[in-house]
Amino acid sequence: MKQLVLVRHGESEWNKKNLFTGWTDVDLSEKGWEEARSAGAMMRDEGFVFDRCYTSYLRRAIHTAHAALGEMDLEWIDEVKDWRLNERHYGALQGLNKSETAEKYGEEQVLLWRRSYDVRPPALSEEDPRNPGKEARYEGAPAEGRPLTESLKDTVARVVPYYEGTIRKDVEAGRKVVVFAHGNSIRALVKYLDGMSDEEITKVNIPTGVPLVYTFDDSMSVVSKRYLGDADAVAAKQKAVSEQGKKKQ
Ligand code: DG2
Repeated sequence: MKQLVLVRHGESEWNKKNLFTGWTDVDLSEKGWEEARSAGAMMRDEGFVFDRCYTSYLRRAIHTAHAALGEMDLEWIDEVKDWRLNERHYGALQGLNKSETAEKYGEEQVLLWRRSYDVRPPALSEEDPRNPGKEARYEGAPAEGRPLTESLKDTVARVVPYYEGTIRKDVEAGRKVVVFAHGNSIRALVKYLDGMSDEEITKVNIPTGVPLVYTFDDSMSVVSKRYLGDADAVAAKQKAVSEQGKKKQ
């Protein structure tokens, strides 16, 4: 049986403060470390074993990988990092509070920025110190690896070819693979794997620190998909993510 497990990192310091994060390299909160360890424990208890892990260039995903794999006694496995698994670049929204942004621009506008398929948030300027082009880690990346803003569509355009060209080949060859990534880089993969329309993916929210298991047939078509753990707890986490863009009550 061919499987692929996707895990959004545990709660980050900026998730906790409800700030747009994107490519800002913040660490996990205390709760996030705990969620990461618990994701590892869930996978261990269900008998999952991996021989390769993929993650982004961002520490919240990398640290989740290490904490989860530590629980599984699998810290020794191959670890492949790629900027293509980074979170969607949130442009000039990065660092702004999601609720305050809803108060200023309206919930509809924030929903458009967060969940529409092809709307890009306002871009960073070239001169902005947060321009990824100024960071050593993105020096070797092509132009699309130094974005100033991205829509989900732009994110799909980098995540899906990476999946097709690299991750999928591993799974097809019989490797046991886990991917530690982000809310929107995982939404990009889910849209592709589930064959969702641009409209359907707007309703999808990925919970922090909950393993999502895909099973494939021999031709790598998706046979099933399930989150590990308690379904009500997963639904509550998804609802909380969806409501991050609402005005404060
Ligand atoms: C969040 C996702 O990314 O935000 O960039 O703010 O998964 O790295 O914490 P993550 C961010 P939403 O699209 O859910 O607002």
